[in-house]
Amino acid sequence: MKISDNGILRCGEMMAYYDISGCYILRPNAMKIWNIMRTYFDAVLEKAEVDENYFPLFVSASVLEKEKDHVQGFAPEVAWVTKAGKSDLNVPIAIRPTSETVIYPYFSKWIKSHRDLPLKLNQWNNVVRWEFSKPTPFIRSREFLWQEGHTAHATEEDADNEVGLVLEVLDHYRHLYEEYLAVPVVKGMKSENEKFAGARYTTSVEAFIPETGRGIQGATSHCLGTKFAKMFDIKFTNKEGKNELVWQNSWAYSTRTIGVMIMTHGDDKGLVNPPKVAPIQVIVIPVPFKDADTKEISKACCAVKDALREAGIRAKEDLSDNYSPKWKYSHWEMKGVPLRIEIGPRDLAKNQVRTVRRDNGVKADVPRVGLVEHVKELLGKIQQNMFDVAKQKRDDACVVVKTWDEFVEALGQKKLILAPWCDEAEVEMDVKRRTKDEVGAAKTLCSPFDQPEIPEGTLCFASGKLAKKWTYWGKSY
Ligand code: 87F
Repeated sequence: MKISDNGILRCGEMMAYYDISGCYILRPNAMKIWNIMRTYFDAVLEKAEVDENYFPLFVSASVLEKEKDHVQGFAPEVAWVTKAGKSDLNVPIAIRPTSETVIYPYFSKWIKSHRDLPLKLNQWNNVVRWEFSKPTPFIRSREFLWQEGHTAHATEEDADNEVGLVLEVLDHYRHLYEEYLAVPVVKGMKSENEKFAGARYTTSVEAFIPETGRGIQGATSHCLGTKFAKMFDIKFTNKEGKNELVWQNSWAYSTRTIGVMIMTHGDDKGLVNPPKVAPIQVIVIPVPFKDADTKEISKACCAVKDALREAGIRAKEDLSDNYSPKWKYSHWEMKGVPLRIEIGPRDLAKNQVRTVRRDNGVKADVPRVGLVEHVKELLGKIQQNMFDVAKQKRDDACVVVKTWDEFVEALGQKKLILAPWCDEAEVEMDVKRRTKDEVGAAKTLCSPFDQPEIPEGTLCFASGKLAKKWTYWGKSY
């Protein structure tokens, strides 16, 4: 589904428009999904001994500018507060677009000795980036929610291995996408052009939306080196009593995850929520006939719902009598509820229910005895099937190209492209330029960690030089 199919989004009651361009209301259905993902990630952080904290929303101009190099490219997107009531502020105050400048001055204060390391902090917050390209709900909004993790380590090795968490966190991002949102992603390395300017290297998980033929960065994890330590003077005395710079990392995922999920699974009937994050996993609907015992049917619906809830399944019943069962079916389909249970007089008589899957429409009659276990299993199957279908679609949209002509043709066909590349920044810029007018600018998404073999003498599809690695290319969000 395209996320610009806004009608569907609205009917799914995930978000609502707001009277400021690029700002959206996240309604309870979106917040429930967000909180389920947050619960997973909080447990990860707890285990990794990352501490939760909260820094202010505002950054003073002087601190923001201290970090000129890194902020320069982003400066047009920084929003400023210039007034309080009617009076101008003496110095304008910026709203955080990300929190390096907010947090790192305090790293400098708090880190004195090797005993203060590693320092591993995370915060859940909102950030503001005054984007000028077309805003899109969840995907590109001027304010969004995310978690940002910032760590500092004594040595390059610490920052680069498990303690540093760069790749560990990246794998948890993969886990969130694949196991929770049922969205297949590729883990890999960003190119020189696409990495965070403040980083030594940037890793990411990348998703692909076949309908639009565009790649989308799902989350990032950076190895920062000592760049920020130099900028913010973050030093510690090592065991030998010598002063050294710390080695830092940072990582983040945002509410964009929800947008990627919606686009991946949504269909003509509306949202399709994967069971693991679905705010409502099962909707129970009575199907009374004219002279049937409506009360008994309603009672059965409530009993089924209670049994499911008792077992930890997010179930709800829809007993409203001013809508027909058919109306209710499409209403809850639109909202993306993964499983519907219908109970009519025939089911009542046979002590069974009718299950209807949102992902593939498959219907089945299921005995009331053992229903809870059956539903648990079914939700697991729906989750798996949603991932399998999405992965098949993604894989079908992917082509390997070896030459420029094949590359341009594949781009025109909205493909996700895997190509041998010389890994030169100049060449990537050139590809951008050469594709811009013809089929829309293409760029690298990432070089997958899982590299296919590259036969001796393989040439770069774009420059004809020797290829160094396989890299995913495409148009992107
Ligand atoms: C917009 C305005 C100002 C992105 C910005 O990825 C600054 C920035 O630094 C900016 N847009 N970025 C890069 C954010 C990098 C980094 N921050 C911490 C992360 C992970 C979490």
